[in-house]
Amino acid sequence: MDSFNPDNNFLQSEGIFGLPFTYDDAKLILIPVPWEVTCSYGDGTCKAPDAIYKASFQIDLFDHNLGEEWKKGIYLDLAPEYIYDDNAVQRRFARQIIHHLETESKPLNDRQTKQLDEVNKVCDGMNAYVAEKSTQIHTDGKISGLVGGDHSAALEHIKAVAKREKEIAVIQIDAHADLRESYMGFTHSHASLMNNLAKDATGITKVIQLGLRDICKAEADLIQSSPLFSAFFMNDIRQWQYEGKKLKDIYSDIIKDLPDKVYISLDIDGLDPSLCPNTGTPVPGGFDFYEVVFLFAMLHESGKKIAGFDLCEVGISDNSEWDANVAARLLYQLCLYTLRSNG
Ligand SMILES: [Mn+2]
Repeated sequence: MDSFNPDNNFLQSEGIFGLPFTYDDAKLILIPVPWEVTCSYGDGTCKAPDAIYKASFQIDLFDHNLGEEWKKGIYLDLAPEYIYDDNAVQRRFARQIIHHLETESKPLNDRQTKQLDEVNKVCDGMNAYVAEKSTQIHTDGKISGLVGGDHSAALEHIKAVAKREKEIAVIQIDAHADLRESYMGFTHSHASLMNNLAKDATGITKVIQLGLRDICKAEADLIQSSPLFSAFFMNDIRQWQYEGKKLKDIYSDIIKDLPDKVYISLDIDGLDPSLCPNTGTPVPGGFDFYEVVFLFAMLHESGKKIAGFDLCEVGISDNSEWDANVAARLLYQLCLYTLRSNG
């Protein structure tokens, strides 16, 4: 650390953002989950943790608003090899099942049903890894963030943070509600994350869904009937703004009733697809980069603690580094505001 020059960090170290921290001396640990087994449309998000890591070296550490908050220590953990392997193997099976469901009117045959069971079992294994890793980080007195992977990877991380903090709100920034009961037979689909969370929402008083713009009727009904969820649709947010309401006031109204501790679950497709063109299920009309960072800042300024976060669904293409570049910068802001709000 003594020899570390933060203005010349691209050669100094192999840590994320070019930082010289180890697990032991970092306050914030990032859990990578290179996972996209049940992705139903575009793929590539399993490559996101590695691509974001590579893109992270481009970022200047000094932050105009938060200064040298990075000094508290950020460390990107390594995912175990079996997570990479399970993802690769099961993704192939899942893709065959998805292809069948999209092209055939017949139900799955016995072999396919067995494959589906196996996919669901291996997804349980990924969840167990995330649960164990999250709990270990918390036991070690550190804060955790998760880098997906598809959004299903975040389930056990959110639950672990909620159990530790006892009373949190989850702020989900997403084009989708992720409230499907299961999707294409996959229990742990990215489209079912919040439905699965609602089944064991210990410690979660509210899930605020921000930026929704592509949901099905059953999801809309669930939002209506469940006291756990409050949804803010993108077209409503824009309409309020067009009619003269300030984004600051919209955010204030949302934040004011939340408990002191919040978790941010950030699906990159909550942002406009111009900022994440390779995400798995892009929907036009999302948030701008600084509209999201402004929310982090308002949470912090209103005295909330960001108790944990995830950043998921970043799509990686061989032809462009743009998605990873945007994601690395968003991740850095998330890390800084999380560290700052934890004192
Ligand atoms: Mn989404």
